[in-house]
Amino acid sequence: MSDFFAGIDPIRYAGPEGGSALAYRHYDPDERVLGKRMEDHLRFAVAWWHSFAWEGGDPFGGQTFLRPWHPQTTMENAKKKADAAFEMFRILGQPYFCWHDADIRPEQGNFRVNLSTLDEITDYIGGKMEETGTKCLWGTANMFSHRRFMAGAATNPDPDVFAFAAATVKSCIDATMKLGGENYVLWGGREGYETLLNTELKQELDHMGRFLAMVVEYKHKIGFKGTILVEPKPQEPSKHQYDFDVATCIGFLRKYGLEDEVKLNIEQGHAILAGHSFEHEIALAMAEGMFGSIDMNRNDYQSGWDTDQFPNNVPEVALAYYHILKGGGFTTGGTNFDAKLRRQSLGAEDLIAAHVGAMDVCARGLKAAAAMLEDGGLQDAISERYAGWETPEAQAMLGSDLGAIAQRVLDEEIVPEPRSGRQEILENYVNRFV
Ligand code: XLS
Ligand code: NI
Ligand code: NI
Repeated sequence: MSDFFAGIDPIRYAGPEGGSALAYRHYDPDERVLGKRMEDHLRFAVAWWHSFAWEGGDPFGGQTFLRPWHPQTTMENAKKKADAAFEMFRILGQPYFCWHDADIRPEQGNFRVNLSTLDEITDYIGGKMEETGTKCLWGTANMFSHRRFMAGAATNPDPDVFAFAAATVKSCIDATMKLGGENYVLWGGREGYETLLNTELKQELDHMGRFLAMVVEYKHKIGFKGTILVEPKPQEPSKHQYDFDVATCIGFLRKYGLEDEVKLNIEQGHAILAGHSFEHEIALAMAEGMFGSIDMNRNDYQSGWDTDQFPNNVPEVALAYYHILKGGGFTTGGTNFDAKLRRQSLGAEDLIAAHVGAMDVCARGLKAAAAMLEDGGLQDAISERYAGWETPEAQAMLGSDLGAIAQRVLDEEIVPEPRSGRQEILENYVNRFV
């Protein structure tokens, strides 16, 4: 038990007009949306790193959050931190959490020590999961904070770092399986470069491909049933990150023969950094059969870095869930709040309010998305726009050749007639739902 959140009662659904600031106004876990409970659609997860491990630093200043579990270098404090985490899970009632090894265990030394501290803390966390029913959406290895990883993990020029990274990932897949995790994530923050002047690009990519293949081989060897997910991001902390965006990751996975084994964890802020919209990245992954899970947050559109704010833009979130629902929804994936407080938001209440607000925004987005899908207006407009392709002549053309097509254009005197794309009409349509 932790008293960090003392005085904050479990959050309940109070309806859109709900009186108290700390109540769900839109997230009702049991409400049915398209025949399925909202909780089962959204599959919310709290991120251990932002909510409990991050100390409020930025490039110009250090720690602002003084938590009872700081400093995070002892096992005693790691357990205090876990107590506070599970207390927050009880208050929020979200079904899942996500973690890195470095978030949950103290950083104390070599691999042998990391292994034993990870084992001890996952025993402790596993016990709490059993008591409370909160589950693990995914686990991952932090291979970007410690200085040993400054030049990358799998793409490090030093084979000893590759070895350390492989050992670390093995231990984290083991720990994820031990905690019943439904996915395992790899985000390669430093799998990239600072300058091409010192980088053997092709060799690094080959090492990264082989490393990921080893992850897949190991998963099958131990019978881990979760999904392996890769998380695209174009840069930060590296100047250039190899997992740049969804399209780059798909090309990479196909090159190394991993496209049937690995799916994608798509983050809002990373999509924006890559010059895309969140829904673009989701729709592309869906179209290619590579969609896995989402890291839900919000990026500042001016800043140029990953601000990891809690989502609060319903129209944006609605379009993201529209593409998720249209593609069949989550299977092993879910909505992980890869989001952190602003560093002046010091209180326990801030942390709860941030999640409550974010869950409500997602619930509103989901409901709007479901309503659009049920109404079918967007799909009808698309079907009508592509209707010409349903004719036998149009289909036959795809099996034909340029010469034959040219002859048909001459014979039939084909003159294409431009038609409106109706973008504003469709934008107005979406606006009726959000
Ligand atoms: C950082 C990433 C990170 C991953 C997990 O930008 O979003 O938090 O989700 O390593
Ligand atoms: Ni993320
Ligand atoms: Ni991120």
